[in-house]
Amino acid sequence: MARFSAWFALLGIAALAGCSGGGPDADSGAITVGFSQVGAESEWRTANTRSVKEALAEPEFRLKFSDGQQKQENQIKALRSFIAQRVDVIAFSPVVETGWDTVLQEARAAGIPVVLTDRAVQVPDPSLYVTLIGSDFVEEGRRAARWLIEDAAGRSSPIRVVELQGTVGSAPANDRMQGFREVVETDARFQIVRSQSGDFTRARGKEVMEAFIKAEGRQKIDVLFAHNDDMAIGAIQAIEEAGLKPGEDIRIVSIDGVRGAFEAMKAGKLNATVECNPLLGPQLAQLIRDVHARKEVPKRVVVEEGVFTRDQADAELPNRKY
Ligand code: GYE
Repeated sequence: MARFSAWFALLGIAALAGCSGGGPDADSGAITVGFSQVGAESEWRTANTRSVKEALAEPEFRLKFSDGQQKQENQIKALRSFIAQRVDVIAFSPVVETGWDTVLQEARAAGIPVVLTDRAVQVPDPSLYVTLIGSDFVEEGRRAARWLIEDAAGRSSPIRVVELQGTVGSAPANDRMQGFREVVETDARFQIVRSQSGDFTRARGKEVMEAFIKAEGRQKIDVLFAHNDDMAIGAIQAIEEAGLKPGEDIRIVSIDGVRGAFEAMKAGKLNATVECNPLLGPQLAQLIRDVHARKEVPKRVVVEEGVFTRDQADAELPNRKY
């Protein structure tokens, strides 16, 4: 609450200085939104972009969309350009957690409120953004580990796990690693033998899995935990090319719950996916409306999600919206 008021007090000062938002489109009454997206690295991201664009296509908004191609420098440039254009609200999904302090201070100095979507930032002063809407990635990591422990009921031998991490320094990679370890470390059978980033893409997921298989040589890999479905789908190819059966020889759990994961589960090649809902557009639009109207909003909005397994894939596939 204190933080919230501090932010609006500063906004007031900026407005008095004559540099509040509401630039070129102020007359039309539309809310000009500058949205900086991470990139187009995964099925999740494509669904997220579609959802945001659809929700902000309403006549009450004017959307300026920028694709950061998974590079922080591109996103910082986009944010600066939104500030220069004096948009009303900035919304963005930060590719990594750190390094945003300066540009967020610039947004504040210009009196432009910032809404984070999907991924979090680490800033010394959290009042530099108004709110964050997104999933609980730590919980997703825990869910993946809990599923593995259940799946391994009755096994006594050591279970050798390899992990494909998301983008280095990103909130979902940091948090999923943390949540996964928190739970898996309670069960002494599990050993994480290799862990490396596949940057959330299929191509990198395949390459890194190939490297894991090569490096492990004759040692059996029992489980793959991938921070997203796309990397798991890439890894499935690598596993098949190595003459092994994904889903059988190597049990696989990943995160997102995109259509490709349900298809892989239907084919028996993926064992489980932890849901991470990308359809944030409508809730984001509402937050933007409220923030623009200077209404009080919660600092954190968490999205509800579940876990799906191979035996549910057939029935669930027609209901999937992404
Ligand atoms: O899991 C992954 C995407 O930030 C939650 O980014 C998002 C993650 C998602 O590339 O597929």
